[in-house]
Amino acid sequence: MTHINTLIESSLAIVKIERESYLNALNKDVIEELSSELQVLENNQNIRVVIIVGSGQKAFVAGADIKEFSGYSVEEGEALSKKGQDNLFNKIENFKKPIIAAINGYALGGGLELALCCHMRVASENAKMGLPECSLGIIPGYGGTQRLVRTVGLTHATEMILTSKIIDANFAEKIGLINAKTTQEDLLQVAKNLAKGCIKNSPKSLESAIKCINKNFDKNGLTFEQKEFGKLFGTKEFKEGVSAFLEKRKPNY
Ligand code: DAK
Repeated sequence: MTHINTLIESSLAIVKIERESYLNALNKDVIEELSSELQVLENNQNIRVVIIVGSGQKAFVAGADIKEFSGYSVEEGEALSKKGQDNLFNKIENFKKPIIAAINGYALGGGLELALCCHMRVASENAKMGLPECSLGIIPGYGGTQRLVRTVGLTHATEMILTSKIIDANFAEKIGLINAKTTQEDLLQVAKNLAKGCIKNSPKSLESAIKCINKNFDKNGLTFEQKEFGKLFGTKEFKEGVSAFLEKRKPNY
């Protein structure tokens, strides 16, 4: 694995996404490696809780890799949305053991969507969170339109998605997007404390509780999101949005 580094501490696994020079942006390799690493950890009976963190002090994950998806067609957009949701994002949400996101900086777009799949989230004071996809001519395609609403409610989720507003850790804590906020230095310890709270409990109960909690969630919304996401890859506005990012200028819609 070149982009995933796992540290095992007794029954806890700390999975680090290592693509620091691109602010840990999720390209296909990162998605595949993270997915297969999680499979290994799910099968490992000794592991009770997983923490996911980004490398460096600047970003958890600054989004899906914009360079990589800039050339996708409508069909690729929809297919990749489904594949990503099935192989990674839904897998995390339905994981048999608790997964905690330790948000150590930017969690934008696909990065926030990744954190939203995790069962709990803690963030450092410098963290910035948002779903800026509409500024790029797309929409959140990894479940963000569904999971953000479920997590923070319609009022804040709609504002964040439609205005591409980026929020800080204080506001995220206020609206219930994160379970706790702390310093960069204490972030992993705070995540570990949450993990300890789970580790003392029955693994079978945790697995069952996660399944029941997820029953609150309407899966049809995810399929609808995949179709809408795919459609946007056929628009001029999508081409303009990603070109503007790559050329380091503002988009002109
Ligand atoms: N993708 C690719 N590269 C990225 C990136 C990203 N999301 N974010 C940052 N980088 C790269 C930058 O291009 C830069 O690379 P070089 O220019 O050095 O080659 C490097 O990381 C360092 O970033 P900056 O120089 O920009 O650092 P700053 O501190 O100045 O700015 C920033 C930090 C986070 C404000 C800025 O990097 C930024 O705005 N990044 C983009 C944030 C963003 O818009 N994220 C949302 C992306 S859209 C899909 C499903 C879902 C999605 C996509 C596909 N499928 C189903 C196919 C979701 C889409 C998204 O996530």
